[in-house]
Amino acid sequence: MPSIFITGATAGFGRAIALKFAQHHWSIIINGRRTDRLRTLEEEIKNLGADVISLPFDVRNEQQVMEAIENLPNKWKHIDALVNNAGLAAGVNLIQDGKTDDWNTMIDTNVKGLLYVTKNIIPLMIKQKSGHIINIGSIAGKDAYMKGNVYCATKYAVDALTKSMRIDLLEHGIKVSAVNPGAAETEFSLVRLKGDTEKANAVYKGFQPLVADDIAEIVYFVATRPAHVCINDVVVTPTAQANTAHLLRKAD
Ligand code: NDP
Ligand code: 8X3
Repeated sequence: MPSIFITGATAGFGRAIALKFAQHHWSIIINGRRTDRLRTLEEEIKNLGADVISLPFDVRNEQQVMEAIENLPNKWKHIDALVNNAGLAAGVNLIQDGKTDDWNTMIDTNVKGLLYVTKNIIPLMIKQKSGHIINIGSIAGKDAYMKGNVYCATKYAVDALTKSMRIDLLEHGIKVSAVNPGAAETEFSLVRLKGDTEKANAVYKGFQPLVADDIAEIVYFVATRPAHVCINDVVVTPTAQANTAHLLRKAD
């Protein structure tokens, strides 16, 4: 069975992606920092009849990333697909009001974390002469928006890295794709708004947002095209959202 490595699988898109591929009996490597959630997800995946291994690490910690991947049992070292999904927004502020802690968290997770994980998996894919890296970007990496500043910058970086990786890895037969969602109801806004449930719920008021399974279906489609087909870039929004600036909300 093919195998997939998913970062940030304890919630939202990552969790839905893990379950989607498990339904299709892929072998699943799941990552995240919350070990209790990894354990629960492991059980759910096993109940679907798929093999699973948990790698609890913080993508921001280069040493942890390196050791976790190096210490994978040999049978797990053949990785057909990597989904670089772990990520977050922290805060919603004008640039002049931004907090450097938030900036560091976003840059360290969304850009450097993605790089650390990818750097440690690429050698395995080069050795096997195949592989597929799927980066979760965002519409925030296609258009900047007010108070998006540093989050947008990290997702623009993901866009640039996706394009660069595809060029650099061409000779090794490794596919590189990006899936760029618009507004999706996950724990994203709760994290961004530092646990303020009321404000987080308001983000999705008056329109039907994407849900995690919408993204999981797309990632599954992207990952299962024939060997000669590489989907470069997918941008997907709720029907009520045209881009970062135009979201149609209906009053109650
Ligand atoms: P969630 O908050 O629901 O899930 C985020 C996941 O990332 C969690 O599993 C979390 O796990 C993990 N994560 C965060 N920081 C780290 C870290 N340092 N190390 C390891 N894992 C980490 O959000 P989403 O599912 O919505 O977000 C997933 C990706 O999709 C992100 O890259 C986000 O930027 C992107 N995105 C989200 C959109 C949305 O509207 N929801 C739209 C476009 C893109 P844990 O806390 O256990 O470590
Ligand atoms: C998350 C979508 O538009 O809130 O990446 O930035 S948005």
